[in-house]
This record gives sequence, C-alpha cells and structure tokens, in this order.
Amino acid sequence: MNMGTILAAAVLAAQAGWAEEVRVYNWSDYIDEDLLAKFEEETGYELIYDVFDSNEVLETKMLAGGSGYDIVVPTGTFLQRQITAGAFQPIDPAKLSNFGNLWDLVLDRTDIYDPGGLYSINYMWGTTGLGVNVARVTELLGEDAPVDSLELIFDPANMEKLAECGVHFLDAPTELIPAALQYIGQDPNSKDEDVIAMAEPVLTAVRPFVQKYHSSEYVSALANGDICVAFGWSGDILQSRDRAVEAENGVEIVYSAPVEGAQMWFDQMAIPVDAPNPDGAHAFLNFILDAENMAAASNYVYYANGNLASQEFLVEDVIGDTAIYPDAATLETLYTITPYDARTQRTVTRMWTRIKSGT
Ligand code: N2P
Repeated sequence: MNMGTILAAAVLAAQAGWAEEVRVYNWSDYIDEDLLAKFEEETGYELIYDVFDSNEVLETKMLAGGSGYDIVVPTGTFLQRQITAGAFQPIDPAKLSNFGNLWDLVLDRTDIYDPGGLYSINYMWGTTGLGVNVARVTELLGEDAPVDSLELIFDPANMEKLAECGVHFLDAPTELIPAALQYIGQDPNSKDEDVIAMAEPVLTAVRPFVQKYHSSEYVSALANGDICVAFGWSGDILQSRDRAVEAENGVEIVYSAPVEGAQMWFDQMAIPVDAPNPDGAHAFLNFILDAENMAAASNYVYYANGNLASQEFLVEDVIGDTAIYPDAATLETLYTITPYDARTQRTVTRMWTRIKSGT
C-alpha cells in the first residue's frame, strides 16, 4: 500500500465511523485481556481477537489460505512447515521500533524453525508436563506417588487408579508421541516410523483411563477439582493453580516438567501471506514487543517470553520460577522437536486417531 491508499482507506473508515481492523488468532489462555483494550486505545485499530487450542486446527487454515487473520501464532515445528508452504510474508523489522528488545538466547533456539527470524517473532515459550492435584493423587497412589514422572501417566497400574479422580491428556499427537518415546528411552524427536510406532502401545495401554483428550478444558477442570491430573502446558497448569487459589476451594495444583525430560516449545507470531492488514499486523507485533506489555502478558499467563527487555518488569513469581524460566540444570533435561515430513505426519495422524478412538 502506498501512502495515498492508506490515507484513502483511513478517510473511508473515518467517514463510515469504523476503525480499521486487526485480526489476531492466538492460543486460548495466552494473554491478559486488558492488553487487548490497551492496544485499541493506543493505536486506534479495532482488534478482533480469536483463540484456538490446536496447531492442527491453525495449520488447516494456514494451508487452505484466506484465513482472514493478520497475526497467527503457530508453534515452531508447525511454523517451519507452513513457512515452506509459503503461508507467511516476511516481517519488516523497520516497522518495529521495539525489535531490539528480542532475546538472543531465544532467537538462537527458534532459528531452526525460522532461519534468520525472517517470518516470525517469539510470543511465548514453555514446556509440556504434569499438572497434579497432589492431595487427590497421593490419596489414591500413596505418599510415594511419582507426581513428577511420566510413570504417573504412562504406567497403566497408576492410571487405572487415577481414572477414579480423572485424567486429561492434550489432544496433540506432537506432544504425546514424543513424551511416550521419551518414557521408553527412545529419541522423542525420532523420524523413524518403526520407532514412532513404539509410542502406540504405550498410549493405547492407558487409553481406557483417560477421561478426555482436550487441549484447554483441563485449565478449569484441574482448578475445580473435576480432574486430578493433566498432561498439559506449563503456564496453563500454573494458571489453573492460581484459579484454585482464587476460588479458595482447597484445591492445590502443582506443575512439574517430568524428570525424564520435557518438551520445550516456542510459539511464534507470524503474518499470513494474504493478511488483510499487514500494517496493522506490524502495529500489533510492535505493541507486544514493548517490554512492559510483554511482561504484563507473561505475568498474567505464567509463560516465559522471548523479550529480554521485559525481564525487569516480570514479577518474582514468574522470573524466579524455574518451571517458567528454567535454570541451567532444568534446561539440560528439556528437548525440542522438529517437524515430521508430510508422509510421516500422515502416519502420525492416523495413529493418533486410532489411539483416541481406542481401536
Ligand atoms: C496456551 C497454550 C500454548 C501452548 N494456552 C501451546 N504451544
């Protein structure tokens, strides 16, 4: 768009009484909603903010095109495949005065998904692990319950007992398959179909005891005491811990990255190639890149971010918690994964359908 077009659009919008829209598609439970209003006030854009809880759902929209979104937030592995498919447009750092706030440590780690960071900016990152209602679980499994081990959810003897108080698993094959492989001592990032196949019996053996495969309901279910264990995302489980504290319902939730090792993932903001409002997209990116805004978001959702300048504004509960900002020892136990090729992905998708349906 040249200046004339932008002005013409602005004049039309003003005459009609509408603000220009920016459409953002982000994960659920992933922002302090006060920031959404603040963005509108500061920029004059109208923000349409929709949420999802599945990379597969987002990927279907990205590969089909015409999503209508200006910003989307795929996880690194999925981003990489979507970049290859031509789903995104390059980000223009010249339009981002806050670009210098980015953290080189995170840039180094996301470089494998988006070499040179041409198409994406880290929003947040975290780990996948165990959300546990310790009182309920020790009641059923005893004081020695392996609350920080994958044994809790992959040993059928444990799961049979836990079925009584309720267990949710993420509905995400790229989370559960690597975890099952890690549990049996295989490479969680294996692309060898024979190795990947070894995850199926592990997951099928506990399938009868999984109340639900769902990637966002566990946040309230854990907090309410409706379930006692979730295999889910770090910050979501920490949010559920806080919701229980706020409700004063006596439920105490603890998050652990499994001692065997946890997956560490990076969620990346990107602009679809056919975004209706790329300037608005850059305005949103720059708003999030502001150190205080980014800190407000992390302080609210308990996820670490890729913004070094935000760290001085993080509360101790966030920057000081090694479940969120891992120390060197914890970091060593975390693994990352890379995408499956299209053929392996189809095999994995079929396998996941079989596991969930119990057939
Ligand atoms: C936010 C979950 C984001 C983690 N609720 C998935 N990468």
